[in-house]
Amino acid sequence: MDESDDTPKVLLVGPHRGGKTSILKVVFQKLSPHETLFLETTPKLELTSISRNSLVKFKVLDFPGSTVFDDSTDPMLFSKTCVVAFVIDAQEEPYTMALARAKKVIEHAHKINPKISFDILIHKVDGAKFFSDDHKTEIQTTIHSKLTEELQDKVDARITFHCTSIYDHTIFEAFSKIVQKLIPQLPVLEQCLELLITNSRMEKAYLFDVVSKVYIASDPQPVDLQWYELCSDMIDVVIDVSCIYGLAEDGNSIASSIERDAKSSCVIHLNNGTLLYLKEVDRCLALVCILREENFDRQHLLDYNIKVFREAKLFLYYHLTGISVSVANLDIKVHGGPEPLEVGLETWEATERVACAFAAIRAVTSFTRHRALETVISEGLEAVLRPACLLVQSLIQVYEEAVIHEDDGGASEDEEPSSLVASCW
Ligand SMILES: Nc1nc2c(ncn2[C@@H]2O[C@H](COP(=O)(O)OP(=O)(O)OP(=O)(O)O)[C@@H](O)[C@H]2O)c(=O)[nH]1
Ligand SMILES: [Mg+2]
Repeated sequence: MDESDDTPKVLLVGPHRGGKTSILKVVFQKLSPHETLFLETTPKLELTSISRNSLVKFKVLDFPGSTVFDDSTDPMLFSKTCVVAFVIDAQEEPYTMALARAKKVIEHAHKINPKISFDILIHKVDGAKFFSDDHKTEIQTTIHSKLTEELQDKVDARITFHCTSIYDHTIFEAFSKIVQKLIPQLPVLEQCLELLITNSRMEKAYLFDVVSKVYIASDPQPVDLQWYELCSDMIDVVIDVSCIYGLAEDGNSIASSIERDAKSSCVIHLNNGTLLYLKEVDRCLALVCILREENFDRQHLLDYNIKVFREAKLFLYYHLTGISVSVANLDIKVHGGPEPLEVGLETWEATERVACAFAAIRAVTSFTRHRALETVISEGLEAVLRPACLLVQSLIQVYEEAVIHEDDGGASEDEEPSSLVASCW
């Protein structure tokens, strides 16, 4: 394990033929469920990196079914892990072996890192045997009580249970919950979505990773699986239609560039008086909202609110515990915090940093809830700060030319210009 790698991780563990690799390939690599029949057993640990944008970035580790976790296991593995997903084959009753292994993994991992979350995927709940929901609930209750019994209340770990199958949406729903545990900004994202739905008279809003169709956040109202299925199917429709009819400016189909595109939108009217509204808000990230038709009368207002949400989301690329916005190599503390927030932003242009700082200002003021006040404050602050930012940028250039290059021919290039610039604020 790389000690310096802080990317959140999901460990897929469990007995042979439980369905670990199938889950990974169906959810993240677009393998059709039927093709998993031809998957071979996993001979060694396989690592898959998922990196769509600044919010959705993690790794999934698929372990062979034979892996034993004990004191000889590299402790680094669990110290850096966020979620352990243990896959149990629901069709392999009475689960004695699987549960004994689950107990071992939970005890061992929890001892090393008590912050780890455990998700038990009661998998393969499909086919005639699992047709009724009652049977699924029954099995979940059985496994829950047996595992609790095995652990004998000795381990105070966070354990969540899901009934899943690769043949329907359940595995995507379960993985959505898992991925959400890897996003530190989730509570604020949920608050933003709640603000969005109340101010825009929406019924529900999901933020989807369009490639895998897992939702990385939704407003705090309970999730209805049927609505989730509809929204996730809508993403397929948009991608398919884009593939066939969409053409990007460079002549390539829009679908082929969907990972870079953040402008797609689509409305689907349902025959029950509601509609689905999809709008891409970032690379690979789409907001899918459910609305009553009568509340879609002022689409421009809705679009404006989504734009504000989009700016708030940009702002969330920074940790909210210690917001430090970097403008042209200059750290401006918006409010004090423990750590600088530069991770992953090394490639940003100065203009992107400035734009992000303004997005942050707009996002913060959008929490005032008072529309008129929000516009006045954010525009006012922006008007005051823009000349200051430009001044800072020009000072950096002047400093480099006058001090570094002319003074000593570049010998002091190591000096940080930010110390000079910081005093200007
Ligand atoms: N009915 C059903 N079969 C599934 C499901 N998921 C996976 N399978 C089947 O289960 C079998 C084993 O799947 P794998 O993904 O190879 O299992 P694994 O846990 O990775 O196995 P190892 O690599 O040996 O540890 C395959 O034939 C899959 O088609 C499911 O949701 N329902
Ligand atoms: Mg496998």
